[in-house]
Amino acid sequence: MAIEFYKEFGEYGFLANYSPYGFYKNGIYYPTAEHYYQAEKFDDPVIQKKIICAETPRLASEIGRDRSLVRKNHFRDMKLKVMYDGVLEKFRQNPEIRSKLIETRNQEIREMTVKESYWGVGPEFDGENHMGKILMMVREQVKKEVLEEILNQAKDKKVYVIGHHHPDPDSVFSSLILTHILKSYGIDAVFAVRDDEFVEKKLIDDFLEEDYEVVDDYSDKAFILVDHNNLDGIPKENVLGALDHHIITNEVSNLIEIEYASCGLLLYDLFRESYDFSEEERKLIGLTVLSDTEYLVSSRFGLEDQKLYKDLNTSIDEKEYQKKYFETTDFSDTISHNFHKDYKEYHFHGYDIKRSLITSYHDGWEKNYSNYILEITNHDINLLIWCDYESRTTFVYYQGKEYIFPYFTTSTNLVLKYLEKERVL
Ligand SMILES: [Mn+2]
Repeated sequence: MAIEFYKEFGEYGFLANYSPYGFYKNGIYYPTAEHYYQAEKFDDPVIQKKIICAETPRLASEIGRDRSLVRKNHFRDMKLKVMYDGVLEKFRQNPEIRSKLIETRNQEIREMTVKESYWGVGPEFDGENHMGKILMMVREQVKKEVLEEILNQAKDKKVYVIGHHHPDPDSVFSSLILTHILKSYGIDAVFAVRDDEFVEKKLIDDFLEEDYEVVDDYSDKAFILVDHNNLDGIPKENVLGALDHHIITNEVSNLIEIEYASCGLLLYDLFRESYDFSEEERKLIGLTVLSDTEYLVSSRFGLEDQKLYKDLNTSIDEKEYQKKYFETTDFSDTISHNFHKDYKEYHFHGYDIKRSLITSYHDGWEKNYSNYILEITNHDINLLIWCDYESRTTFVYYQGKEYIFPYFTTSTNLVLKYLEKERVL
């Protein structure tokens, strides 16, 4: 899906030249990228000053487009470069929108201006869209610069690459892989974890062949964060940067946070042009994807992720690994235990929802399912969501009635919305 913006309004208004993000260039402060672009059309310092001091970008543009004023020779040949330079400085010097631009991942950017077929998409939506193209180039450039900044700061230091507490496969393997990548740049990187109370321990134990360091004293060390991280006790000034697939770490500088299926997959996309991933590393990255997407079924596993996952070209047999490693409800535990293991209360349009989530593979699920349904009245539960991974079916049991959900999901919010649509709630 493309990112579309129209003028300086809406979610992506920050992409527009009129948006109020100023920057310095050659010692001069420009209130917007528009001011910069229009001023650059002229050699005459008086006109330039008039434009730079214009109260709004619209006024700057009006002066700049005044055909009675003499423009630079050959400005036409320079204008793309001028625009690129201004937009680049705007994003370089405003970290909050730099992060937002980076968050748009690799999506196409389109300026939806029907009056402009050169900078925008034009009346037939097939214009040259140079503004969108420049923004995409700037996005690549600032991403590169953030990475370079992290690498620069890491030079001559011992750097601990670390994920979240109770690390899962994505956290552990991302830390390991980024450690390898940093080492290839000559950086003294340490594969580290905050603790080794691993989640999905069996998967980690079976594939982890390297030693890690457990770090719980965060003073006097330099860190690079990966996966679901927040500072969580690490002094901000000790963090050189963060590469994460969730947009949460806003507190630190040198941030690359983009929604990807897993942090491992983000690392792969960021470095695949510059780092030669071994077969083993590709496999570990594949495992981070499996683990973070409930073995490729969750909606988080988007189209772009699917392409990248394919590109990894691993020898993983997803079905086999799912059976072996994916932890669904353990039916050797008591029904009562399982009902309360994944239990949550929701308040939805005045209804008190007490929901339990059970996950299974198809083998024998019917028998388990009917046993659990019989037991439900003995427990304080009114909504049971039962996800069967083999048949990818979601059964919803609410107040004595069963509904088969139209697609596979573990999301209670989606189920509640569905029940509302069906006029059950
Ligand atoms: Mn993750």
